[in-house]
Amino acid sequence: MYPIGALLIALFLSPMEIHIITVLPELLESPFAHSILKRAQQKGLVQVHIHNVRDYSLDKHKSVDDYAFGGGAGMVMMMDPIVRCIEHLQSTGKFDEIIYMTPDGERFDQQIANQMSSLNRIAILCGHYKGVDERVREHFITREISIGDYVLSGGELAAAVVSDAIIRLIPGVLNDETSALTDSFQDNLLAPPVYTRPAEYRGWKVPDILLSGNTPAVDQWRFEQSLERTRLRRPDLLDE
Ligand code: 6GU
Repeated sequence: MYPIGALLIALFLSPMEIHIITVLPELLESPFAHSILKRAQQKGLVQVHIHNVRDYSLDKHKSVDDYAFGGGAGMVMMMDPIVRCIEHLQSTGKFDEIIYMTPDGERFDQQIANQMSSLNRIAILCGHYKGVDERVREHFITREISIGDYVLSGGELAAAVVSDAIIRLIPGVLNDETSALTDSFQDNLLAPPVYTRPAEYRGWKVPDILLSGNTPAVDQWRFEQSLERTRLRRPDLLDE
């Protein structure tokens, strides 16, 4: 059973819809089928719909890509199946954003995740091969996102990363145990170290303060650890 709060939220708020458009739907099955993302869907807080571009191809070979004009290695995702897919989805309701996952997009971070978690309906197009025909980007895409400065084989894993970061921020998805408030980056600080039982393992002890039961002292210690960890590992976050 879920806490009454989550049930009430689900009753009054229509679920956020995330529509992912891909040539490799199999790659996106597992990420949404477990743990927090699975529970968020079961609670009715989010709907994740995976759409196979190939289903929108009209030719008899169900083609989704073609050679690049001008030559060169690598295939390009062609206009028509993508356009037909997007326009079909648009006919079922308006999108707040139609996002294209691409290494040359804007770098994804917690702030963008926060913004996007308040939207009602988004589509995410996963790039593949050498990418999509530029005209898709010009005429349909409203935002382009990269998850970092390295190249993946396709946008699917990146779309799963972005969706996970967004979904866990939707009100009601996390409970006290999984609260997003104490996440790294939520206040531009890294999270403090955590420990669980046993209090001593092979002579390696948990810091005494955590066993003290003194909640204000524990909070102060955690804050100091966060600050110190951020200073050491990510001083750039403190400049911001
Ligand atoms: Cl969104 N797509 C691909 N193919 N590679 C990436 C990426 C996206 N973000 C970082 N690398």
